[in-house]
Amino acid sequence: MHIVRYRSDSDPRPRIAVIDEGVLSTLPVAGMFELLNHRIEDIERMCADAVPDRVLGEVRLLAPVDGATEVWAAGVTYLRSRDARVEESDLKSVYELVYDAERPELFFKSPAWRVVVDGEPVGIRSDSELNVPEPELALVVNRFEEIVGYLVCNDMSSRSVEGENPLYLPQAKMYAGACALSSGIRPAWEVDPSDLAIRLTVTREGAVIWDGTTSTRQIRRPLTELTAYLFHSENHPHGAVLSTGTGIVPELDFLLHVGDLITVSIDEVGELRNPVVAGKDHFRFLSTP
Ligand code: DO4
Ligand code: MG
Repeated sequence: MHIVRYRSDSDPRPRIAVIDEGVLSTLPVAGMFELLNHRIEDIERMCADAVPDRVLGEVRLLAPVDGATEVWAAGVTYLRSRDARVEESDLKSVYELVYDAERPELFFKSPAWRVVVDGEPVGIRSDSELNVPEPELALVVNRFEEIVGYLVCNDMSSRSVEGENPLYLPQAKMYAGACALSSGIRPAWEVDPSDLAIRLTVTREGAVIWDGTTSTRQIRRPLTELTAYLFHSENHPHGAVLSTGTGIVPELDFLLHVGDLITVSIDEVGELRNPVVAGKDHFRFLSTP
């Protein structure tokens, strides 16, 4: 079962539903932001009580976040991410220090309206030479700091911008098309997240040019440590999505090209497929209702 946002031809308003084997059961909430205002046991009960009312072929799935829900991300939570950043950066020690530090690296990634979903393009900056996808498990957290579900996230990143100076991190991480999420939230009561395989495949002109795998077992910190820091000094009244960092980073000579297809899949959570484009003009659709 997954929880999705959808729109149908008969009703322009986005709705929230549970989907199971292609059948949707709409939930009695105004948006995902309202669902994330509930405790996990209420969300589970709402999902169990929902009545089937349409099928997948009748709807378009939307990004799984709305309202004031923000996407945040953690960094350098896998050894591979630490090593890759030490290699690319002129200032190595910041990554070595943060991997071992008590306080994790957390950064703002995207407001809900900038998120792209499965099938939509992801972007590379027009001023960046070295760009990579970052396949990550993302946590969906309600306003009470409970992990209510899981998503697949691609934390698109410019390695050349970040590598030049870590203070450029916001520009390396936040730009048009940089945040992709899978459409369906896998409920937390159905999944044990402690050892899920994460896979990245990059396809160019029909051929796989790069692939890699890791497991959530490799993450250095408990997931609840990351959510605790996210809520430590900030309120998230519409809940939040927290991406947990990448354990897969291609070698430094790997460059994404326009037209590449990126596929990220996480066992039991979902799959995310996005073609690569360059520049902000491709993302005007995000700001038109
Ligand atoms: O330190 C920069 C960002 C790290 C990151 O996004 C990751 O490790 O996934
Ligand atoms: Mg990342």
